[in-house]
Amino acid sequence: AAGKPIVISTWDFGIAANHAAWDVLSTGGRALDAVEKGVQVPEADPKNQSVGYGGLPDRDGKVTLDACIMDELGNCGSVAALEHIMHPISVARQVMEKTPHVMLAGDGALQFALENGFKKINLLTPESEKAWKEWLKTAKYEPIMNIENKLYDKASPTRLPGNQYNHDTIGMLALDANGNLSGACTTSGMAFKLHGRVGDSPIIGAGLYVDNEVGGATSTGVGEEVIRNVGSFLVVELMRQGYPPEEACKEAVMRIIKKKPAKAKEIQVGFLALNKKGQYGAYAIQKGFSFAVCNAENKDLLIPGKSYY
Ligand code: SD4
Repeated sequence: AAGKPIVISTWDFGIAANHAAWDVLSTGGRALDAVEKGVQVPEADPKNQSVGYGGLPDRDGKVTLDACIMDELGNCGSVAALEHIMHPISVARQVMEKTPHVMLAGDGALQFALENGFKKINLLTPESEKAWKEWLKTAKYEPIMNIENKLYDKASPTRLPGNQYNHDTIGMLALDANGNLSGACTTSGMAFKLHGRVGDSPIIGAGLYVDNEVGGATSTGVGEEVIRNVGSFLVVELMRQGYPPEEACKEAVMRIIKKKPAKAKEIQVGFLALNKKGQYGAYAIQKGFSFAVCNAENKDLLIPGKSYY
């Protein structure tokens, strides 16, 4: 499939997020506005325990959020380890548009958000607090590396939209009617991580990269392995060399597997890519990855990601 406008995003919950992005794209709006609006949907959803409000906390019980955004001009903005704010993606956008910087972290990011009119809220829902207290009973100070795959193993091989296995980082890529690309990525990161741990999701080139000449890519899964391989930048550079999106994602996955084969068996990483022609593809280490596609022909397409294992 190809063509524009189009929006794609990670996991089953991408369907609802795509709809919000589509409202912007279908009325001639800019891809940047579409991806911001789109990922705000899971950010605000308390049932989604891996993005924004309702996200699972770190081992100290604090919900710390990572997000970044990138536009067709190569502008980018990012926040890392941001607490108490419902929409980190919008703070990231303001870092991009209102400051000379790309990335703000921790208390400084919160201070910037509050100075720019964002409201301070409690992100920890009773459900996520309960999950944390449950985890504290064993308190293995090890992040849960591959939570979606562990759950998948217990599930039937057919995943349906709206089932309980929908949880992970949202990465979204859009191509607007003018042929411009943008992307956004937002997450509460790894559940029960060390306080202060930052994943790939707010790091330009790792969790997200957009080059308007070529395409965009985003990632989900164990951020440490994505950072190590500068994953999303790699996918975009492979597309520049002529790889179709799925092949580019596969090659980036193979790089991770080659570098740490034993570890790769235990973890999940998935990449998602969209090129300038509106062609898309994905590839993951483990089965269970999915991505959502929305364009003029189909608003609710959910595609199972191909995988190595
Ligand atoms: C991270 N990539 O913080 C994100 C979260 C994620 O499965 O996708 N977890 O490493």
